Amino acid sequence: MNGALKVGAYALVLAVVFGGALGAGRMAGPTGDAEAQSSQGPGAERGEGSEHGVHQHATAAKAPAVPAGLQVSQDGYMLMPETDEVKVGERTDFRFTVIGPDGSPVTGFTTQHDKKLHLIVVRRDLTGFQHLHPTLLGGGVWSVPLKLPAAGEYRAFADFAPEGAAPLTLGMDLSVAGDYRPEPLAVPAETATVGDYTVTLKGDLIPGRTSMLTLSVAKDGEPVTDLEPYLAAYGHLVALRDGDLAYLHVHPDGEPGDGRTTPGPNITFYAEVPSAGTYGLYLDFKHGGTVRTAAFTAATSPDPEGGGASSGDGHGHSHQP
Ligand SMILES: [Cu+2]
Repeated sequence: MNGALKVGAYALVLAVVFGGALGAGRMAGPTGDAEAQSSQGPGAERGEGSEHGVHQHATAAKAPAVPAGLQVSQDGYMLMPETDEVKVGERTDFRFTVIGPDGSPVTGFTTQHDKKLHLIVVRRDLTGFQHLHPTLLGGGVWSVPLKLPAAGEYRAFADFAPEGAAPLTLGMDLSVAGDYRPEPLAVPAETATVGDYTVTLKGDLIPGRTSMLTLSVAKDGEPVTDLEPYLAAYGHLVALRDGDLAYLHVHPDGEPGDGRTTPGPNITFYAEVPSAGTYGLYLDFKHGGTVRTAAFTAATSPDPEGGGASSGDGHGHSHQP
């Protein structure tokens, strides 16, 4: 088995490091000069000009952008871990900062989906998904208890909006030493089971378009009609591309209390996938006071109108009906 050989090689990794981010951050130093000089974004403006920042972010968002989450540094912002090591199976106080264009930690964040920062952690084989909400300590340090039950290569995504700037998702690698046994990607399926709950996924992922996805939640075979609000919605969906873990833009259709959105069994989302391929979809929903995650594998469908991936603008919010 080739897989077994590869696993053996990974198991030889002894050091636990967080990609190159830590080293790069240290080299940049507290002044962040390197970051400011290399930045073509608001960093070049030397702080203050948050309005310039907004403008430039908005402009960048209209370009056929690189999907989110693939970079540790973008638009002058950088993710910097403060924790050196996460040991397999041990609860760790995981800390990190977001370094801003002026080289100092960002302390002001705009609330999105009820939280100032969302931290998604997933192993590179698309297993072990966690959606966490770290606490902002003084000095722009984020802290969260993190337990990774299995060894392997993980990706951590910080999804946030600095005050006065556009939302951003930065990603960093997290390596957990040990015997890494990557799991084969699950076969695409319409249903996912989590505890007593079955979630059914309807809708086609069309590359380059806004795709409507409907997820229906049932418990013990009965549709759930009393979902509880979670993150200002009846569900939260994260989509990751298999192959590089690009973090895709997904947003819910409607919100609790808007007079038209029901608390289940259906939850509707709009997802934008940039390319053909296979994606991991993770639905967080809350029922009976507990948040659960249903994980899906979904493959893209051909565009029924024959258009290519270039037909989408990547970040348009004009929904296809
Ligand atoms: Cu969140």
